[in-house]
Amino acid sequence: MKRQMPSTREIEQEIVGRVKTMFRKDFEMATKEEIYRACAEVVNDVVIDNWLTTQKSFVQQDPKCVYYMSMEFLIGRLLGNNMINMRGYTEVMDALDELGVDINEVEDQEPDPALGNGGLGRLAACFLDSLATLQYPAYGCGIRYHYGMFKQKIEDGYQQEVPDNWLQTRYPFELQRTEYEFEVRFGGWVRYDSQPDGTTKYIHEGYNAVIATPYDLPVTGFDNGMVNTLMIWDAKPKEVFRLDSFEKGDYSRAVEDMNLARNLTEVLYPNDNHIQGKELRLKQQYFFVSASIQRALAKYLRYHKDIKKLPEKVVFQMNDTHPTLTVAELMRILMDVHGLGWDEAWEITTHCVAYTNHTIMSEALEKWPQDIFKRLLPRVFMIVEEINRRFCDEIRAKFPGDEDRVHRMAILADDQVKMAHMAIAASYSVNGVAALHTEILKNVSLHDFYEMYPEKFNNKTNGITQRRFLMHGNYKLSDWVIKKIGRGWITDLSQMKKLESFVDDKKSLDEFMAIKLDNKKRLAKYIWEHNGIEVDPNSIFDVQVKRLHEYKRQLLNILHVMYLYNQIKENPEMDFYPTTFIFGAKASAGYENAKLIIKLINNVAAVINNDKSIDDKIKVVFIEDYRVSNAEWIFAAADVSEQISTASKEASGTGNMKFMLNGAVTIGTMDGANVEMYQELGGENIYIFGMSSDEVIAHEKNNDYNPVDVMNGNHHIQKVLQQLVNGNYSIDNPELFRPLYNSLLNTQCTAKADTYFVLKDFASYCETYEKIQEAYKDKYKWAKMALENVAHVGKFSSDRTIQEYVDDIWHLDKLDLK
Ligand code: 26Q
Repeated sequence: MKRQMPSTREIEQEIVGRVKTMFRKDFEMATKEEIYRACAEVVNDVVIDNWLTTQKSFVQQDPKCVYYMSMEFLIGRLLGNNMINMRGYTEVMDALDELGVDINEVEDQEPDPALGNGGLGRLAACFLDSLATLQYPAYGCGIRYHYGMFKQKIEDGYQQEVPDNWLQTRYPFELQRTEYEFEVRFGGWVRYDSQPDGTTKYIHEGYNAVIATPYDLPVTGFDNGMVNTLMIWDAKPKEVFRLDSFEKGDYSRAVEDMNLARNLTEVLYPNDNHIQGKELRLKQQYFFVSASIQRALAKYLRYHKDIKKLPEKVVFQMNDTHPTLTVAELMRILMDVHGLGWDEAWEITTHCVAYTNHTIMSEALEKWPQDIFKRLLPRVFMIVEEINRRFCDEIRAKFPGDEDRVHRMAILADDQVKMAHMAIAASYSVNGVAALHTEILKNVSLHDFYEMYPEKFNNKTNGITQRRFLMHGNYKLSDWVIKKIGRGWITDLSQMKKLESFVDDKKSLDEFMAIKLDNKKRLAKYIWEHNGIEVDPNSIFDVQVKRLHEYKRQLLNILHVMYLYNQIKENPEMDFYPTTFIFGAKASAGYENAKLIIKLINNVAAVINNDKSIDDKIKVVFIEDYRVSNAEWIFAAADVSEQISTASKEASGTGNMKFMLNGAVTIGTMDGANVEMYQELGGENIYIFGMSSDEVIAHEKNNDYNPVDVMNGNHHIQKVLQQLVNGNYSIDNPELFRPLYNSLLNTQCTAKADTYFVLKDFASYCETYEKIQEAYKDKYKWAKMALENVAHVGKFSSDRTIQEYVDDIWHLDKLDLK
């Protein structure tokens, strides 16, 4: 039976009681951190009962489970999320209120687990939330990085990376499970042992080993008593090695094992859509893949004898190519541990694995040097060689005589292991993350594979969880929606359509915009406290928050701000609605241009914010350390959402959906899921500009785009570009932004210029932006547009996405929790 949160009164007593037993303190003496820990235990108590009940139902019902394999789970803080899902948020808030404590301050004590970079990791977290809410049996499998995504400090306008030591103090939501430890082996060699029956045994020797220990985190469903598990793996040395012991047989091996274990799960690679071919990264991949498969198989074999029926109970979904070793490792275990032959093992594997692609950016396609791969994983490499050999034969059989094609598609070629090729060869499903993205995969980037296996390809448009990104992040709007249309939307977002009946009702629109204003005040206060910049909540809040990447074109946004500033300076009487341009973005630590764009935004902010002559018509704010916890408040406060990637480059985007859910109006390109937002909204409620993906792809193919021509034809662009290198925004060092100028024009060398068509789309962006300015002046017109966005957001719930994965790929049954 589902256990529910106690009443406000009981919660109050429990919190006081826990503070006493945990910290030996009267409540009045407790710190905010201690109160947070007490609250976490009060909530945990309920969560754990439901977790136990869920696990019992697993055993009784023996359902098929999905294992969501991901190097990243950007789960964000759990206290608030769990209180929402256990339906106890208001009760805890009231209890704390009675005790004279603000719940926000308590929630703020929790470290924000940042075990991911951005979109891909946050998607994994939304999926887990939806799986539990829809009552589907699921495990998340990932890594317990000791240091997650770095914390960002801005100093003198530059990004500084500070390590994120989120495990410094005990994390109250994780549970170490030493009873599910497994060994993972690296390096060494393979010995062949001929068996009397004519077969060969492959024996892995001379390896280094670590022990993988899982930490389980509860994943709560909304109001249903379901609690799934996110297992994140940590590494420890196989034997605790004692330096003072002379009896140790192999001293140097013991040292190696210990160092291996120490480094393995230390830190998340802070790259987004760009790979870094570091050996440690490959080790991390194999480590969590091997451990997760071992745990999944152990669980299966506890209740089933026939390993051949594994696909009836288990599916591994690979979140991008990062866990592609799942394919070869599953083959290895089936053959070397369970004694199956190749064909039997391949039959099972290819019915158990599915792959999601998240990018078409060529620099993000994962490839590993064969020598590194072979040295690190000698037995796995042998298996990859055999997968490759058979796969190439299959290509030849289907396309006789086309050796070019074989070379293009091979898993092993050019001295590399091509992870996407292996993932596609073995998976029974290959999906993109938005309709446009999937079409581009089929017709352009993975066209060869599509021709070979058209039946494998399918689309699963991304989604987001409304529980975190509306109920938790924007409780005022959430309560208002409940008042208007009831609670159905919480687990069925399509019901937001019912808001249609209020889009022409002025009173409702007034209420709706009053909530937006409140949320803008909340963010303004945050900005004042964190940035020392005063912003006017009555100005338009125009927001671009996401990882910093040239394809996402933060540069286009800030160049446009520079242009608007020029316009206002030249024409002070000009009709311009005061606007606050808000940015938030982390740049990968080694990505020079990205870091320089952050510096540019901050320098432009410094100049414009201090120019008294423009009457505060423009403010520019760079929010430091953009992350899940402050994101919730930022989405809630946005009027305009900037989704301006070069068409064809953003696989889906999910921030776009979070803004829409919170009643912001999008200015964007026909890229990723923006295309589907446009379809849901109709042209009147979204501002589209710029080239289409077909146009971009054609320019790339024909190599016929010259940014210098564009500049010469547009004096606004000329002026803005001049200001980039004349010291206007960097008096001490006019050359500071030269690399950005060069990246756009590149008059010196032969490298390609303006790869992301910033200048090409500039005029169209400016024109479209003027329409936004016009529209905002008409209060009710704007309010209606914003509310239409909320009303049409239904499709973009991760509940819908997960249901599609279940129907088309995973074929799971709901767990019965009665
Ligand atoms: C790979 C190898 C070595 C080091 C790092 C990486 C690496 C890490 C993270 C490569 C890529 C990523 C992240 C990619 C990502 O976040 N992609 C985004 O996925 C979202 C969810 O599908 C989409 O909405 C975004 O459009 C897409 O950019």
